[in-house]
Amino acid sequence: MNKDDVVKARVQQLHDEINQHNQNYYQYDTPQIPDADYDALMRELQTLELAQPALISDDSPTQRVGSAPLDSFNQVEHQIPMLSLDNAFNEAEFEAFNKRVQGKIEMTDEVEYLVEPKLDGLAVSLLYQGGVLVQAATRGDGKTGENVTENVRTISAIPLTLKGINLPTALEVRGEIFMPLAGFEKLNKQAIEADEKPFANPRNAAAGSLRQLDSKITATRPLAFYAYGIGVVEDFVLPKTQKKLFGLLAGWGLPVSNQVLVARGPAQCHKAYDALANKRPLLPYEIDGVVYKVNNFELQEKIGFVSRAPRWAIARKFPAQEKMTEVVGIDVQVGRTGAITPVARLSPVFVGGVTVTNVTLHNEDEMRRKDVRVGDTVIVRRAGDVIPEIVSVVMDKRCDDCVPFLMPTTCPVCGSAVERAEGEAIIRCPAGLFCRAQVKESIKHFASRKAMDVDGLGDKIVEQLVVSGLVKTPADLYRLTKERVSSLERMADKSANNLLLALDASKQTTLPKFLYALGVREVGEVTANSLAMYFGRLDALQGATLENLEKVPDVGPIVAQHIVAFFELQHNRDVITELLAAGVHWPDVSAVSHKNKALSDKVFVLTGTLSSMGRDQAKEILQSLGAKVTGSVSKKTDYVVAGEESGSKLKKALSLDVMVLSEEEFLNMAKDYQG
Ligand code: 5U1
Repeated sequence: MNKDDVVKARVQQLHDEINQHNQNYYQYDTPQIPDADYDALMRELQTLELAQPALISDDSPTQRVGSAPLDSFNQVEHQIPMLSLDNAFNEAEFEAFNKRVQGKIEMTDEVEYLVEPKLDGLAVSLLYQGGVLVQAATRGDGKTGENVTENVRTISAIPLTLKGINLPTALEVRGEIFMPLAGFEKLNKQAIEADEKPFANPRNAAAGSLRQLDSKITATRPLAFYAYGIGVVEDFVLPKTQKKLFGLLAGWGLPVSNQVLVARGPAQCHKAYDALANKRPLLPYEIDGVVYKVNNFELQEKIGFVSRAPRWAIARKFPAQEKMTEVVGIDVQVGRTGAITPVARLSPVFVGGVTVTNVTLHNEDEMRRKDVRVGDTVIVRRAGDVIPEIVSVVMDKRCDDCVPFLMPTTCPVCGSAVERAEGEAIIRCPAGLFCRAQVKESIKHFASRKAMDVDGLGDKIVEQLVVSGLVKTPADLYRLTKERVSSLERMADKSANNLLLALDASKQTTLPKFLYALGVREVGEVTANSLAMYFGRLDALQGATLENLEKVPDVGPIVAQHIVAFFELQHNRDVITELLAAGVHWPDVSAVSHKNKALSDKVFVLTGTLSSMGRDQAKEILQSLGAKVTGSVSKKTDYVVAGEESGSKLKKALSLDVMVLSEEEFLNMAKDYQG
């Protein structure tokens, strides 16, 4: 061998050694060398590559540092949809699922399941071609995700090339990217030290780290990965069971959980659940339940899936977690519509995967009912993604001098006397946009993603803009200049420019988004959409009577009154005029809504699997034609669109004499109205 060959061979040897150490560390959780020795191998490889850049290959372990930032993520269409899982919340619900499985496969024997931990991270798809990682995508809506290849390439737990010789020509690996607890705690400590906002939980930290446009940032984040399934596979004969698939994936160098086991029938499945629930506090990562999958692939195929989830798998979620902590204070917050909400400040407590420091007490009645006082010890509960709540006060620990909290009689921000409308539990500050708190919240709402979507206008900037008096109404945002924005604290020239660009970009919007952004009471996204579809034009909505408004799907008498009251206020009309004068605009929707009046009062239910599109897409089409799509069949339903394998909803439609459309009839109808 000449000298070049020797170097080349050493580089290959270093790749193999480092990849093996990554696998030992991430997959087997048993590092075989100290960190310093691992670093020395990496340094040696870097030195060799620096001396001979031609030796740097795409799959070199040194290439996991990230590349140039992207402007946005490209979309990736999943060839095979990435399904989600149905949930069971107790033994009975699992047993009902097991019965359905047995029914489908006409089997009375115990069914064999693979039991896996349900990781609290985010699902990704990794595409290997000829054993080389060529694409990574997030789950997205299951049909289309985001291309996060550059970011995923920085995650050492994910092999850039698979091990072995008889590899599939194409292999799509599916699994979960997550942040182990130790890494999460370290990352948050660093964030707090740098005066940045810490992540609420490891899941958010993992998602935030993966969805960075700058992959160099992702490269610094302690992310891990476990594979649990496959999508596309070409030129390869798969094993017969889910369990064996795990073995195969591990053999290819992909990390898989070491907490999986096979269980037969409900009794063993429940036992496996209990065992994992007991282990949960000891695991170095967050899990929020267990996943049961019918182990045999042939049976899985027989059982099939519904549009969103397989019928052969189910997640059994762990119950809500409860912890005790102390109430260190009670504050009141003033919301966008003037609602004054009591909020309990707590000694930080880690519950259900997040550190909780504040809990809303909702309103005066709720606070009285629970009788929460400053100094109390309380039980805090958090389940899944649900907001935390105080379950009860621990009365045994009540201190002698704890006094009931009294709601203020004046607004804590502007001093106006508060009001409580008859029959309402909420007290309100009536000052509207004369109250700074309401201005702040209105501006935050106006700029939020589902409204005008002004990128970079975070809470802290809004706070400064309002406190400094630069912004009193949403229209003032479009009067901001570079000079004014740059004068804000921590606002570098580049960020000021970006904010102005984002404001400019936000001027091009849609009527539903604009209506939602105005922040009319009780007008959420769905109602804003219905209003836009029904009236087509802003001036038509502004002049609408109560009677007219109540004809709109989703709008009842109270919402109609809020809408009329909003447009009656001269201040609101002035702000709208100023926004339009500043250049806020949207494509005309009147043509669509008027032409399609025929569907605008119609109520549809979608059921079963459509072969040409997902239900979400069908729903979008119907909504764009002015129809309302609901989840359950009743006498009020006009049409049920029944795809393949329609079940109880179809039966109910037939029993109520509701018109049933096949997929083809639905498509023809949509085509007719779309013109
Ligand atoms: N462990 C595990 N998590 N998880 C999530 N397995 C698993 N399988 C999934 C999902 C969504 O889906 C397949 C059953 C399709």
